[in-house]
Amino acid sequence: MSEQYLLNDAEVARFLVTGYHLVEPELPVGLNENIADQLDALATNPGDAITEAVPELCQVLEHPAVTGALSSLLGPDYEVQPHRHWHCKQPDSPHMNWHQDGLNNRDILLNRFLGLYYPTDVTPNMGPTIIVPGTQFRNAPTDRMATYTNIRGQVPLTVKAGTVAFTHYDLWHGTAANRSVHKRHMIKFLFRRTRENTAPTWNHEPEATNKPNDWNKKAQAEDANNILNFTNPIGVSQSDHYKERAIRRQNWDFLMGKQA
Ligand SMILES: O=C(O)CCC(=O)C(=O)O
Repeated sequence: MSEQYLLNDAEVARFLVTGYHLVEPELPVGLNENIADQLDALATNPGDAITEAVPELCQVLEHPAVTGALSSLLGPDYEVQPHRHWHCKQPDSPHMNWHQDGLNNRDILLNRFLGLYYPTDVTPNMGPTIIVPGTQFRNAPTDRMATYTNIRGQVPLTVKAGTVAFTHYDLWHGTAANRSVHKRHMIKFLFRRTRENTAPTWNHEPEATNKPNDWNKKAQAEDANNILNFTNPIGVSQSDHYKERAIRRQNWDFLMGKQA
C-alpha cells in the first residue's frame, strides 16, 4: 500500500465527525463512460451480480485512492462484502425519503461502511443522493424520518464522474427527484473490517491530537483534535453535541487501537 494514498489524521477525524469522505480517483480514460454505457443498456437489475455484469467496476475498487481510503479506515485487511447494488434513478422519478441503512446503534466502533460510486457527473436535477453530515450517531424511527423535509446542513452528492463517496452505515440519507432525462447511476458497495487495529492504519502523526483547543476557530478546525472537539456539521444543540463528541472520541480511540 502506497502511503501517498492513505488518509491523514484530519481526514480520518473528519470522516468520524461528518460520516462521509469523498475520493475522486484518477481512473483510466474512458472507464467511467464504458461503465455508464453498460449500465444504461442493462434491462434488469442483477443485484449482487452487478460486478459480474459489469466487471470493469472492479477497477474502481482496485484504484489506490480507493484502497488507500479503505485501508486507512478499516485496516489493510478489509473485506469487500458480496452485497452490492446498482441504484438506477430513472428520469422523472420522485425523491426518496430520509432513512438510515445500518442498525442505528450509535456505534463506538468503525467496522463496516458503504462506498457509493457514480460513473457520470451528477447534476442537481439528476436525483443526487443527499446526505446529512454528522447524523450517523442519531437514531430516528424511519417512519418519523420519512416526514422530515429539508434538513439544515444536508449535502447533495452532486459529484463528478468517478467519485466514490464513503458513507457511514447509519448516516441519514435520501435522494432528490430526478427531473432530468438521464438515468442517474450509483453502485453501492459494502466494506468490512476483518481485524481490530492495534495501531493507526493511516498516515498518523503522533502529535495529531495534541494540538491545543482553539475556541476562536471552531468552524475552521484543521487538526484532528479541534475537528473532533468542535465540528458541528448541522449546528446541533450543545446537549446533542457533547453526546456526539463522546462517540467521536470513542471511534477515534478504537481506530488508534486503544481497545485492542
Ligand atoms: O440512490 C441513491 O442515491 C440512494 C439509495 C439509498 O438511499 C439506499 O440505497 O439506501
